Amino acid sequence: MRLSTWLVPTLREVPAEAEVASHRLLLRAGFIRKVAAGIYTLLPLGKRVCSKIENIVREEMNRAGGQEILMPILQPAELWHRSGRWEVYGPELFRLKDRHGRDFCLGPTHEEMITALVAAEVRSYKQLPLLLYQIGNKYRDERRPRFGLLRGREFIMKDLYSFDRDWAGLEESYRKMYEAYTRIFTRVGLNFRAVEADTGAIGGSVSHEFMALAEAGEAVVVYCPDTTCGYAANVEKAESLSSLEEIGEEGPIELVVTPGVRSAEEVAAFLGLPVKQIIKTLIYRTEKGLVAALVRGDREVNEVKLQNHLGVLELELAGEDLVEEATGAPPGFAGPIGLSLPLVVDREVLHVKAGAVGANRPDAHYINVLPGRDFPVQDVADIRQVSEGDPCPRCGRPLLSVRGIEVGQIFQLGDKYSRALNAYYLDERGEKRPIIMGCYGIGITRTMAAVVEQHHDEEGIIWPVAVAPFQVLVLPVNYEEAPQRELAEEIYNLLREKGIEVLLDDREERPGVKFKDADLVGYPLRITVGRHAAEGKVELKLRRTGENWLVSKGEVLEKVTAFLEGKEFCTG
Ligand code: 9G3
Repeated sequence: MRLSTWLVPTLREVPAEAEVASHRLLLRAGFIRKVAAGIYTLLPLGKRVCSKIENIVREEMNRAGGQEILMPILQPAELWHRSGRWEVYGPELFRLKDRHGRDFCLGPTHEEMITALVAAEVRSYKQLPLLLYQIGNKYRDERRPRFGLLRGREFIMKDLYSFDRDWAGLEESYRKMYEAYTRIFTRVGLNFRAVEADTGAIGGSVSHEFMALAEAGEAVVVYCPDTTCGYAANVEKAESLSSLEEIGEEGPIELVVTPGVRSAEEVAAFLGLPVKQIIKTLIYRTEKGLVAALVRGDREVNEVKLQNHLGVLELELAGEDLVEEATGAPPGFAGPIGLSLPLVVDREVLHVKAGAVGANRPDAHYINVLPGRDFPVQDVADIRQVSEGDPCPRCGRPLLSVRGIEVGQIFQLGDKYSRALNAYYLDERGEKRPIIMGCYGIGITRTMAAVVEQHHDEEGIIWPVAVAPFQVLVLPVNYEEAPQRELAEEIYNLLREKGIEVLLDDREERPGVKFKDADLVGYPLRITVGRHAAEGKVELKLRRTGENWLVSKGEVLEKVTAFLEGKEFCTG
């Protein structure tokens, strides 16, 4: 391909809203263009990278026994009424009406549609297991689309759904997908971790997320430094070994005035107590009403754990007014004593023997509060957020934490959708049984951005060969000069005939611009045809290391081939 005819509009500057490297570089290097918030066009180079990622995914899905299909994006509301999710999801679900006023949605996922298909087509255990997948656009009207392709409203996903006769079959399908995902993200060139994850509203019990480790990631992962232990989880899911440390000496409860002292840290300082002896009371609004969650003052509430524990769909911190109405005091002075709200108490709070809690009146706290004596502890659970340094729930070593980009997630769903969409099969004895399902997703466009987050420097992107838009760039410094033009054309045609993906920068552009664009776009290997062209010599330069060699044109093919095969690229 010739760059003079290709649409690769590079930019020197990008809009300030591009906060993370992948967003900035995919815009600057001419891979994507914004159409609206969270909605992007893939330009030729962006489409080539996505297609390469899709093909790697396709190969591994097929290898694991997957069959590719393509389902409509437009989904009739009926399917979602049958699963009960039309009511569950709010504005995040893109809803629309057809010309007859019938309700539809733009598919954010396809559990309902695929299960309805299988319900209609599968009768017997003989037709199971089935692994059906598609690669296509998904739509989620995110509250705050941001970071370019990392969180879009329209994005490309591979979603596979497994259908088995029983849980053992599901575990086998799940294992196959777990291994396929491991191969995929390795081939794409990502530094990633599979971590235990929360299943969220989708249902099911077991889930793993595949996290591309990156500071730009929105997710936080905690993991055990001991690789033999290998514990790793999204903090949303991470268990915590509750510290059994007894805090404080039991004593008579006492009301104390604490003027304007609200945060746990301020209360601790004011009362001269360690923060862990403060018992925080946070009021949450759910669709079932207000609830109070209690954790130690040095801890945070894990809202995903609390939401799962309560089995509610909506959960958010109650606003000042609601807290005032429920407790009679502004946030900071809320407490469990005399509070007529359901209390969920974190396990660790039981070990605080003389805690300080808000008195549910302005500027006042109780001290020497003993859980169980001074307030009820019926509902005790692990609702605290694990953080770095906490003991690994498996081996007790201090956990470490890193940020991650969730590029894939796999779920053991069970029979939630098969029962709702009537997907059953007859077993050997003619018994009617629900099909046991799993679902497995990879964010294709998000994966492209994650690769850029992990593979770039101040000059630009550094594409791993497996997903590079082109493997080689031939760059004649001055295309007008015959020796350079002819040698560049010769090498370009030679490599193309060998099936190598080569791009020729035949633009009549200043050398400086050509070099800057080459480094910005990030072609793995650059062949510069410059002042040594007359002697038949060209410079080979690796984008990742910057290493370069002057070689004769006769050596070019063998060197380039060795590089693309990942072999040592040694030149005498
Ligand atoms: C919705 C909306 C957003 C959603 C969902 C439904 C996430 C929803 C979870 C999944 C689970 C798996 C198959 C591929 C892999 C992920 N966001 N999820 O179900 F209506 Cl608006 O999509 N589905």
